[in-house]
Amino acid sequence: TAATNGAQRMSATTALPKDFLWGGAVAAHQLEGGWDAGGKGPSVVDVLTAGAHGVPRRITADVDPGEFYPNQVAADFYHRFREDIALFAEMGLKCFRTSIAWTRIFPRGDEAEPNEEGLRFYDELFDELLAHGIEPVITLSHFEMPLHLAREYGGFRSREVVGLFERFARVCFERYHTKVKYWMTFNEINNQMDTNALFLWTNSGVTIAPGENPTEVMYRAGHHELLASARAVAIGHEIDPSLQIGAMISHVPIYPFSCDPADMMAAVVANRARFFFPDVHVRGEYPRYALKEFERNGWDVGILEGDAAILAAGKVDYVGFSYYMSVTVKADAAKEADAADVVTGGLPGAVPNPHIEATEWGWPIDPVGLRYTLNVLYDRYQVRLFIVENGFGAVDTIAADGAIHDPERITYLREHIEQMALAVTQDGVELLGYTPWGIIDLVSFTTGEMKKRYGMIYVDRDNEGNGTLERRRKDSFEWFRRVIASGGAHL
Ligand code: BGP
Repeated sequence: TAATNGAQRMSATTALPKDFLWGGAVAAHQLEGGWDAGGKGPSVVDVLTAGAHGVPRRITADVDPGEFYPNQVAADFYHRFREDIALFAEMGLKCFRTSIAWTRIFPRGDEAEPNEEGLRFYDELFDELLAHGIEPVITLSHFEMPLHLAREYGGFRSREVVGLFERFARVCFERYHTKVKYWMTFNEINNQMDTNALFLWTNSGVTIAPGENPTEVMYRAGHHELLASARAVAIGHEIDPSLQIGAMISHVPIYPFSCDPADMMAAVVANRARFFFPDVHVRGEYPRYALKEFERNGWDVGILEGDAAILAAGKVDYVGFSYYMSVTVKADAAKEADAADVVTGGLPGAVPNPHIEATEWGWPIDPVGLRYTLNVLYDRYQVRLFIVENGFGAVDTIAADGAIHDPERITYLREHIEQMALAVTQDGVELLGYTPWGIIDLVSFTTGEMKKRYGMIYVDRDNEGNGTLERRRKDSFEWFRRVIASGGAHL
């Protein structure tokens, strides 16, 4: 009955740890705007045009004044963060996840000295959060490599960029370690495993030349990124041993379509694409299935003497991950080329799951998949986990009464929080917190749209850049406020 379900929910969620970090997540480039303010340089995302569903975002050579780039203004958080933080505080957030735009600190990426004005912006932002009792949770790079490094160095193809990232990380840890305890190195580092052009560009600043094998290039850039991450972890710990520095991965669990052993095996193999990066981050060494793959294909991924020691010395403290959906694979569908798109992660053999419905953007909705993911990641890594993204992207409209009713978002989040609580209370998973994605409306990463909204706070801006940027509370705002205030009891 509904009453029993309510009671079960209550006992599951009230047993969450007292210091559980309820929060909200964003990325600098999707929210801040002010893309050239305060001495900021252009980053790889600043040259992404607005796409739409089914219309991919284009990567332009430079910022072209004739093009519309949605990230340039985004939700204008750069100028409005005090107003927004007041709203976050009203909602009761305990933490706020965002990134430090690399190009505010190093506008080109290879300067000897950081940009003081950029550093001051994040001082002000973190101070404002802390004054409201909100703990900043920071990603060092959320697809925000300086454009100059991508253009002139080939991004993480170049080993020099490892050192440049180290310099950036060191400056951030030194400057903010008293204000920020929880850090992550690279956002969704494992996205690029499918070698989609957008993900290669935004993860690593890499474009593929004709005749190159994209997977080999991805692994080489990925190796440099893993080294950069390991060095950042070691530097951070050296500066302040109390810092908690995590990985950040996109976790889309891959289910076998059936109990046919061929489907089971197809799922095991496909899941390696999800696990490769976190395997190295957590264990500090390459998994044997990857070494076998390099050997089999005759790939040189640029591993030099001494790299093993660097990786081993930079193991992460926890694993942060995004969870939006699951994917299902079928062994005999593996050859169907049209199965490959952003949603399935370009996965060969991906097929629709008959037990699961999808959002308007075709993202499968699977709350149990979150409990499943928490268990799989915890079993595999035995480190604390942090759900740093989860949410429902949808079109929201302002009703005649001026309110924004978003019951589907509330349902999505409620069902996911229930499953999260079961993983903690029934399965014993150690979980630091939960920060739903896009707590305030922002630019969609994959499509570049504003109309694909995740927020509990509405921002008046459309896909073409029109609107007043005024903020309004959606129904989910009050709902989430009660969830947090009750420690998860009132869902
Ligand atoms: C993740 C990214 C975010 C984000 C989210 C939702 O991949 O870390 O930056 O935007 O997905 O995706 P989208 O905005 O395309 O709906």
